[in-house]
Amino acid sequence: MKIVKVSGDVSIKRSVDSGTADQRAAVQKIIADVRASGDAAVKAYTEKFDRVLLSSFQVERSEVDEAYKQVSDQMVEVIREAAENIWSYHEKQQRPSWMTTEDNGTILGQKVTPLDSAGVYVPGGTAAYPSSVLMNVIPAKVAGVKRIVMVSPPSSDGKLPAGVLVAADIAGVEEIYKIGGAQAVAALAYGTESIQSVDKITGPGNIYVALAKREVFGDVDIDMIAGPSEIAVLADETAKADEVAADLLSQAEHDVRASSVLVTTSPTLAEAVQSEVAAQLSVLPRKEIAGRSIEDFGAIYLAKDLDEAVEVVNQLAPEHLEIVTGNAMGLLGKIRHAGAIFIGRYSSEPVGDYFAGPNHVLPTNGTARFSSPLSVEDFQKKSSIIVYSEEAIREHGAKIAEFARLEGLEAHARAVETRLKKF
Ligand code: HSO
Ligand code: ZN
Repeated sequence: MKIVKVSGDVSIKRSVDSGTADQRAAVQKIIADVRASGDAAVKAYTEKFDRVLLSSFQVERSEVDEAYKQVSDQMVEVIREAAENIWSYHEKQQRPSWMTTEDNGTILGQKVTPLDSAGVYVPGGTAAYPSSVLMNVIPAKVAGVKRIVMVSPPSSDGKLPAGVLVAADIAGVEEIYKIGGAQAVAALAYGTESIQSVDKITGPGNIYVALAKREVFGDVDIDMIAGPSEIAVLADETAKADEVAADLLSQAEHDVRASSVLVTTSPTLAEAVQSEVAAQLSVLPRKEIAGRSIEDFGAIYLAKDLDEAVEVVNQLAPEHLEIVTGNAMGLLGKIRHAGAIFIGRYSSEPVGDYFAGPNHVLPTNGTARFSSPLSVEDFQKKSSIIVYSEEAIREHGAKIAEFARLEGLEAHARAVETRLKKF
């Protein structure tokens, strides 16, 4: 990991995969096929990409029961406890519908309504994270979404990972399909004979899934398109090098394109973290992935003081930020851009990935400048409520008609005046 002295603007090296023209064309074809041929197309693509021919896509209760047998009781309890923490955190995000009244009888308000249905995509392979099942499903449940569907590509034996099924069951998902890739996104967006369409699709996936989500957006809603994981640690001389290095590696092991950055005021810590990262990396099971990530996207920034360090963090707008300094709470107010902020040496990033309660679906790629963690609000929408009384229309009707005529919209003006004439 290189040590770089901060001078002027700092840019984080990030990897954005927006796909090739070929990949986009492939995704468009898959979506068109699913729209035209429904289940038959989904079945054919599942055979082609997942190498399994399924007679039906839906997971049966017996498969969920079987999954429980493969996960230890202790692990099931851990997942339950994490789910409870996530539930109680997200419950606090609930905002009620509201109404205001005015003396002249005007009533204005906002009605909050959950989406009717949501589909959660869970990627295949080693990225099939039970924790992400909880993080996507629980906010939807808390929001009041009645129908929550989960999709995930099956392995070649036609199964889904036991941990994913158990987490889905604990989170309360009752409809699970063994389908993945762009074909699953298309099925969720447009429906097939056996799968009813949903209103919103969330969850991470590979480039084909990301492109498919972009493609169907507008017909259905989607969540953010997540990029590779990122962590920035803001630390001074009080931080422990082994702890900082371990936390940097925790995100580096996600993806060869993940980015892990230390921003520090201490040259001693910078050097100590540099050697700790190398030492810990050499004995990490996923050292291939983490090593490439650190090599290509890792960096240590040396700032002249904490103000400069905070400035660097704000420029990076990282997905995860850890603050490990003498006065960490004192710096919190100065942080403007970060998806999740972890404070103090015991708030190691994985605490948030699995257990504390806040969502781990967070803005990446600097989008923390303008967007927020996945939340209950993402699964609800609002309707405005307008009630005008006779007194109110008497008072304001003429102004409204005048405004309409400014826009040359005579019918608008007359609609209001039809009432005024009767007074
Ligand atoms: N850190 C990831 C989420 C995750 N970590 C899932 C472990 N499992 C989000 O950037
Ligand atoms: Zn993680």
